Amino acid sequence: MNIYFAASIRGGNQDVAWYQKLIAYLKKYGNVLTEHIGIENIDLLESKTQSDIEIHDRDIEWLMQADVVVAEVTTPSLGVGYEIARAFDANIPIICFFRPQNGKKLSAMISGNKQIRVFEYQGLEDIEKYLDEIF
Ligand code: 6IA
Repeated sequence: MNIYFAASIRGGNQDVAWYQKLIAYLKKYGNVLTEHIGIENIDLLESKTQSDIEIHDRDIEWLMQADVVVAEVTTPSLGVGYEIARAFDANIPIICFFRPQNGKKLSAMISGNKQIRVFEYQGLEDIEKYLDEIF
């Protein structure tokens, strides 16, 4: 199973440690196409190695090969929202992980879409429990 993992980068990747935990556990269930999202300081690496056009085109190619999209949506990100919309249009199932904190609420365009499954988590135990249930 090909899993496309999506998470905020330029939107802010202060949650990279959570991305790493999600990716590590997802690998139990399939091939994570976008493991690099878990790289710390990816924002410093990017643009030095690839143009934005290369990043976009390669990511969309991978997205279209995915059997499922798993998105960490705690930090709002235009790129993640775009990927979710592209996956939705391509009928690829979408699972979102959101960590509620400081009264922050998830966009209604995600939480209000009945075809997107949203899981709220606070710790690694929640991630593992939900992924075991899903897969
Ligand atoms: O708007 P954002 O930057 O927050 O969008 C994040 C989303 O767009 C992620 O889910 C990624 O799939 C995608 N994305 C944005 N930038 C990159 C990127 N940069 N590499 C891969 N996917 C990206 C280059 C890093 C590389 C040189 C190590």
